[in-house]
Amino acid sequence: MSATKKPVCIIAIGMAGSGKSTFVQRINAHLHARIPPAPPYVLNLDPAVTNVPFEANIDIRDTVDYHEVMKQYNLGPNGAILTALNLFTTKFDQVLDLVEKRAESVDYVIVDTPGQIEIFTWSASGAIITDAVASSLPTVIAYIVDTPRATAPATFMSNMLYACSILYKTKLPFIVVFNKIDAQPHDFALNWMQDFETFQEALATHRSTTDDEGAPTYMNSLMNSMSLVLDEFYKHLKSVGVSSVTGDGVSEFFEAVEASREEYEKEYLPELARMRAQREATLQKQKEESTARMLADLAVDRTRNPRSALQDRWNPQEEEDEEDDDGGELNIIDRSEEPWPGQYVDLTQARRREDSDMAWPRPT
Ligand SMILES: Nc1nc2c(ncn2[C@@H]2O[C@H](COP(=O)(O)OP(=O)(O)OP(=O)(O)O)[C@@H](O)[C@H]2O)c(=O)[nH]1
Ligand SMILES: [Mg+2]
Repeated sequence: MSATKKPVCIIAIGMAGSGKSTFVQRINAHLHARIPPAPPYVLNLDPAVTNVPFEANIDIRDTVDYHEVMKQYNLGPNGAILTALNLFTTKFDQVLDLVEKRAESVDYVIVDTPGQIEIFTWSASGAIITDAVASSLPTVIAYIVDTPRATAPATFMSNMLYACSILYKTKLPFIVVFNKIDAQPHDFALNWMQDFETFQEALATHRSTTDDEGAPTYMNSLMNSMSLVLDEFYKHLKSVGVSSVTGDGVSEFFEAVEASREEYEKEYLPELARMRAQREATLQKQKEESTARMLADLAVDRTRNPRSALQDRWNPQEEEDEEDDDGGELNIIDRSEEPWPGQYVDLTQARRREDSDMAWPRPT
């Protein structure tokens, strides 16, 4: 790899059981088998998985114990996965440092995400991780679809709506990976994406969207309208068919990744810079407005109350006296070391004053 070329980060996202982990292992094996071998840097972000089919360079399970989180915070499985991910995210700067150290020597960074898609895509932690990675490396979302399941038009549509929401949320280059093509070829899906009329025909005949008499259901009409909207969205997607079991289509996937790298550089990076500049400008404007408001209030106050305005001057002497007064250092308190646990202590009175005859409560 050239010295200036940064590695591309591939984030595998998809519904539970769509084959994310198997796919990560497949592309990992593909890179190892390249001549010369190009081993990627692999991150596992699924705290609840028992066996991963690949050797991860960084594994969330080394940092947080999912079962312990469940017990300690009294949580169910999804709450515990989310909490584990939140805890891990607090350390994500260290992860980024480690990845950046390897940036010179790897071509790809691959991220496997938790089974339940919402936990990663709709949590603050998922967004923080995605944004952090995407602002330092070219990043692409590999959206894994379980092709055999997507033959039902309703499942296909809900998968695509989900993909759509992730695309608009992250704004990152997006590759739809129709996985498991060894079990079900994905040409039907490509047809549906290219021509919404074929999708509408499938809807009209499929059992799940027609009632017992073959008449269209509410679901059918809803999806009919949706297919018109999604037509625009499909134009922004690259899609490839892959079998994570046989390795079919993996080369095409990597071609799509290279195209996405260019898209990231041409579209995402300038957009990121624009958003940052806009955020800075908004913050600056807010600061200026609140300073102006405060000064205006102060001026009104002084005109109304000229006598107190005269007294309202900084007195260096007074300031020093005050500083003398608060020499104590009250920081974080370790409650477990409280001499009498449960005893309320008023922190404003924590320093015993010489002139005070207050008696501290004692345990009986
Ligand atoms: N036939 C076939 N089966 C596959 C393929 N990829 C994955 N599978 C199977 O699909 C099942 C789920 O695969 P995983 O890789 O665990 O899927 P996942 O998305 O990581 O699952 P969670 O993390 O639990 O949500 C397993 O039984 C895999 O063997 C494929 O390309 N073809
Ligand atoms: Mg998995």
